[in-house]
Amino acid sequence: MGRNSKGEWTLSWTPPQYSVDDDGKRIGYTNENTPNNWGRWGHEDERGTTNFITPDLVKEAAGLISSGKTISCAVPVEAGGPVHPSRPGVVHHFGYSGADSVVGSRLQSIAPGFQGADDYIFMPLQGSTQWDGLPHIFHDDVMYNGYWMGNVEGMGGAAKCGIQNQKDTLTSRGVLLDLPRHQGIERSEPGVPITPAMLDECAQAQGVEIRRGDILLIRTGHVPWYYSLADKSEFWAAGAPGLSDATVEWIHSKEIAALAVDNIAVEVEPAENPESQLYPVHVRLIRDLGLTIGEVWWLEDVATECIAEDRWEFFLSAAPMNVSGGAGSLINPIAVF
Ligand code: UVW
Repeated sequence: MGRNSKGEWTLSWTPPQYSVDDDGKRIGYTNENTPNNWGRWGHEDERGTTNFITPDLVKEAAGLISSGKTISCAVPVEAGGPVHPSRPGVVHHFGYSGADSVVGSRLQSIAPGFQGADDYIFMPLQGSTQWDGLPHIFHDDVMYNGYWMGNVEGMGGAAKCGIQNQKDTLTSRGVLLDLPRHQGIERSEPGVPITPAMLDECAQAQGVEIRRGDILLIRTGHVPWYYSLADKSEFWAAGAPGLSDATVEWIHSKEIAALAVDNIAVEVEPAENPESQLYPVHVRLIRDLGLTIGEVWWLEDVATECIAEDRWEFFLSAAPMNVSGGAGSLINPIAVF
């Protein structure tokens, strides 16, 4: 099986008409898309916009801590959560357990008298509150900074731009824009594109400024809606509120380090242009800008604290797991007030 010139599945196949150099880059390929950050942090950069986070900015963000109250922005990791339909859900099993210790199991022959529990999770790294890393999205067979998508392979994972490149970062000033609260509605409606004007108005009303190196959180109320529904098929059929294509320039001009939304795919679903490729905003944010994006975040509790304290900025620690060659990561982001 293969693909045709339009990228559609087909039984026939023609090998790509290009070569790849020793740096892992597609030779002769230039990214004509604007805006883009290719080369901005050097020919060999594998981190993208998290380069905006400097030690000085982290120290400054730590200055936002006053009460020390900590709030998780993660949904529960469990079967039945809002996992993108392209992925299987969470499977959580125990190897041995309290029940085995009561009844007695083969464990007792290996470890007589030992009592305890041990468990295993099988799940997509992007199957819960997550970062989409830079090797998650390609276009023209190329990922961020010109690296060939063949650098991401089955056994070795991402030889370029793997999520482990972000293991020491994604800790910065967090800023929450609470769109439904600002608009006086319960939640943003599926299919409604979030525009730069909506983000600017919300920031202005909240009295908060978005700065270089920030991790921007955008609340829509969409993931909470999932949990409120008895029939989850309604959720998947409805699409999602999310970023419009026009926000790409806005995000680029703000020089933010990363952004996360409490929806499934950050961008609006269905896409604004039905003729476009799938997930067009992913391509522009992840591949062109080198922006790490967060999905399925839980922003209800952090929003409640922001309202109570009447402040929309906080210290945010959201490092990914140190997964060698990972395309993304499960996370438990912590906002500190
Ligand atoms: C896909 O792009 C398929 O998934 P996600 O929404 O996790 O980026």
